[in-house]
Amino acid sequence: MKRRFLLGASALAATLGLTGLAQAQDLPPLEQKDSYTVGFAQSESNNPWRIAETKSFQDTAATCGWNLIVTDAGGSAAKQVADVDSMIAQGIDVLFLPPREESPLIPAVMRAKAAGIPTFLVDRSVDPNVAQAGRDYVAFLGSDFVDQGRRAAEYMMENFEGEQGLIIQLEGTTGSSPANDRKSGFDEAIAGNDKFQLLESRSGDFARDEGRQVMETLLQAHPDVNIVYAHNDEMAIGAIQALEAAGRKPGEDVFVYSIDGTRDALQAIIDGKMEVTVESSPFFGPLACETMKRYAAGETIEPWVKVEDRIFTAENAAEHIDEAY
Ligand code: GYE
Repeated sequence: MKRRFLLGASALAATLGLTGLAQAQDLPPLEQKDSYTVGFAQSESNNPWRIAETKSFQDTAATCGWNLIVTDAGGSAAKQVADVDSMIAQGIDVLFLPPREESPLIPAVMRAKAAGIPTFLVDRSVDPNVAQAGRDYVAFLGSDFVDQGRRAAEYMMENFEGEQGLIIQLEGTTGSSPANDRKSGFDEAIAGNDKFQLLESRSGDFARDEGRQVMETLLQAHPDVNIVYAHNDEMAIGAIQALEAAGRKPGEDVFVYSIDGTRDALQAIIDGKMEVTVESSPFFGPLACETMKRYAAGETIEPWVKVEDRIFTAENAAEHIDEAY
């Protein structure tokens, strides 16, 4: 049935003189060769996670035969689009892109494809209603953010000992896939559980200082808060600073749950100020190399190359702090 349709469609395309167009809709191929000019268009470098990710690409460059071009969009989606455009103009063979936000980077993805450059989204994705893996870009390499939010919520629901959990949620960058999904995973997990109530949810843009400032403000509006759920460790650390400045005692009268696994977060867990951080690894270099090579060898890449995440708590934080960033 499907085959008949496909034959019909290509016959129709041929009739209309559209065969070229039909072919252009396929993913750009990648030649097998010893070295590649590779673009990595980083979104910002204002936190240890982003710095570790960029370093992972740089460390992989030598072993994977990459002549690596790295840009830093400084937290601006518009600049990230311009960075990709300039990489296209420089004639990169492959693009690795962590789209800062789900929608604004779509034109960049489309232009890379039109220029015949295979693109791999790393660590963040774009709006799947508009651009799709296997069609507009090769694949998304990254974590299951809905699951990360769910696991943070589950850990909280199992371990919080108070009578009523009153939660402030610090969201990541507005319009980014991890912020959207970490919110929905958490919110869905606590829905229908009367013991927990979400007081307020606001963006701290995945940044430490913004997390601190937002927490400072929300603490005044909600002095009864006893739980903070942060979409990343930088905001969680900022929130801990705000709580301590206000005389609160993280780990005693307010419990902090987070995502990432940075060195500062593992230290905060060891110090008893944070309960958990669900891992979200920034070490994408080796996976990027391996996936690109599979693609060059002609393999069909699965649309989502999934990264499995661990969970860090007081049980194992000390064991893992030396490998953290
Ligand atoms: O959790 C955060 C970073 O996109 C998965 O972005 C990534 C997130 C990570 O700024 O710390």
